[in-house]
Amino acid sequence: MEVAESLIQQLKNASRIVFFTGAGISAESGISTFRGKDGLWQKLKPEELANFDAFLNNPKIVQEWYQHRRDIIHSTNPNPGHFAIAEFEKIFDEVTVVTQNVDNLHKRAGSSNILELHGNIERNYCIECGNEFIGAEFDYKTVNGKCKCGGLIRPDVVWFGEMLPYEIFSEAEKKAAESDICFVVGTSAVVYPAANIPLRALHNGSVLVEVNIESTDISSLVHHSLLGRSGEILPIILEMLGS
Ligand code: BV8
Ligand code: ZN
Repeated sequence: MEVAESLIQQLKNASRIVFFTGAGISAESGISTFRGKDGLWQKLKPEELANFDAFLNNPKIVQEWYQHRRDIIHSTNPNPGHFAIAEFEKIFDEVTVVTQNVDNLHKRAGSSNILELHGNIERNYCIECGNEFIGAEFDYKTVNGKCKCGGLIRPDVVWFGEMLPYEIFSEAEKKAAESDICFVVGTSAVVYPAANIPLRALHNGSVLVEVNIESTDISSLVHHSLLGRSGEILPIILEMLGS
């Protein structure tokens, strides 16, 4: 995979960078993507799992699915792609990570400006009294999925049909609009309104750089399409910037 000299020049002249990331950046940490060949939803349908009604109808199945994902996240680590993004903060005036992921890996890799559009699986709360259950070690099974008040405990993630956190989404739009360069990393760019973020950057004159192992809905719009694994490509870009 070739990184164009023109991109390196654009990066050298840039000061504000946005990384818009999806499940693909965590694939090399061993966390399944949603729509890839081994996508989580290939086996389990989203309508049965990632929406509030399904949760009310099948709390146990949904809680077990999220517990399964938390257990995987708990036993894995950020990969070179996450670490490279954290390193960018040492080179550029402003780096903002706008992620659709709920796996907390950007934070664990050391990124400091993270906007979680779809929440975080390590935060859970009671749907009746709002009591919070925070931390990777939280396990639904130990409390039988219920709060002391008897309410069901859900993950603090945005399900289909639910609104994204307003302040976080507006801040992400602002950062995208102000960015010089917007990387679109490991996302199929099919989930809205999150997928509007790179489009906002594009319409405000940012250089769009896609990093993905295949082409996506947004590939025809980007200025640089880097085909390959984010865990390989992002460290190469970092190296080329350093040299
Ligand atoms: C809302 C949190 C409205 C939970 C998630 C019809 C048309 C358009 C839109 C809609 C529609 N019908 C419904 C909608 C709206 C819906 C939507 O967009 N649906 C889509 C599927 C059509 N959106 C919503 O419902 C949103 N809310 O609209 O509210 C509203 C309005 C008013 C009042 C009330 C409500 C909420 C959407 C949020 C859903 N929650 N996740 C959880 O994680 O369990 S979405 C889920 O998909 C994840 O967040 C995930 O991040 C996100 C996007 O998926 P990707 O991250 O892109 O992952 P994917 O597997 O798809 O792709 C991985 C990519 O990585 C691939 O391209 C692959 O090639 C690449 N890759 C793999 N390995 C690597 C790699 N790249 C680089 N390196 C590698 N190694
Ligand atoms: Zn409660």
